[in-house]
Amino acid sequence: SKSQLTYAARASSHPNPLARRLFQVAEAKKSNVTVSADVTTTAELLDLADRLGPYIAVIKTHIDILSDFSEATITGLKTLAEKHNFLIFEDRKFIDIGNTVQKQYHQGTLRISEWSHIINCSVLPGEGIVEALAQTAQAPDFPYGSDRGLLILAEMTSKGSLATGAYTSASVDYARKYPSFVLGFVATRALGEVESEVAKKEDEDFVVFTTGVNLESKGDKLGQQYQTPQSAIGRGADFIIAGRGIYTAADPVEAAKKYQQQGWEAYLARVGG
Ligand code: 5BU
Repeated sequence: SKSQLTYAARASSHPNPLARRLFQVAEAKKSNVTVSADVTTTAELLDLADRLGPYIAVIKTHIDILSDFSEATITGLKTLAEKHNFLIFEDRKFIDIGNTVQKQYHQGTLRISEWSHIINCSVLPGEGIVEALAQTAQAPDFPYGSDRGLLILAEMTSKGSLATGAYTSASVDYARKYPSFVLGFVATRALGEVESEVAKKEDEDFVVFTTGVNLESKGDKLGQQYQTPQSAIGRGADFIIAGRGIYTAADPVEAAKKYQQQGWEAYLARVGG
């Protein structure tokens, strides 16, 4: 499968421009780390983004947990993304009918389409959610061109997750049906071999982001379940997502460097480097 190939090789062959950019960033910075910056003020978010920026490929936000979201949040994030060459992933998890998610994505208070390169959705509502988001992002008058992409939430890391079986299969079906907008999955493993109603294409290359990565802990008191960078990448993660493992560490910069190094070594081992 494509997970045996280097990021550089995948960057040059991938049909999706944003996926190419993602792999280029990983290669350039030698980092497959996404930091989940789950802090609750704009100042903390921008401070983390600036300090951790050199060591990460992507910053993942929950923009609706900020107590003071404003124009300054958007401007700051965009400026730091350019300064440090990272992409932004808003973990909003769209999950509604097409008509509603189009407005949540491209209109409204949070203006997600304006600043977030990567978004995600659950396929609980069915294929229409993917179709609707793709339609908005690929409309001729969409201002951000091909610089936007979707990850399908195919699995979750929380204890007793119901995102399994037929739900996960449907996630793969829809990724295969909308390859020009779907970059891949948020999942705990590679999904290329999952049973799907849509035939696998010879050259398909879905990007896998894995959350719940932590070097110090096995889980939290609310059902989060962790694995290490080595385990996640061994199972097929292309990008590892760590939140508290980094931002609550005594020294978040040192922690980010540690995840970067371990994530990169695990990747090199996988591609035989
Ligand atoms: P943590 O602090 O590393 O546990 O944060 C994990 C982040 O990933 C947090 O923002 C969650 O909302 C997010 N997450 C997750 O933990 N598990 C999932 O299955 C998905 C997202 Br999808």
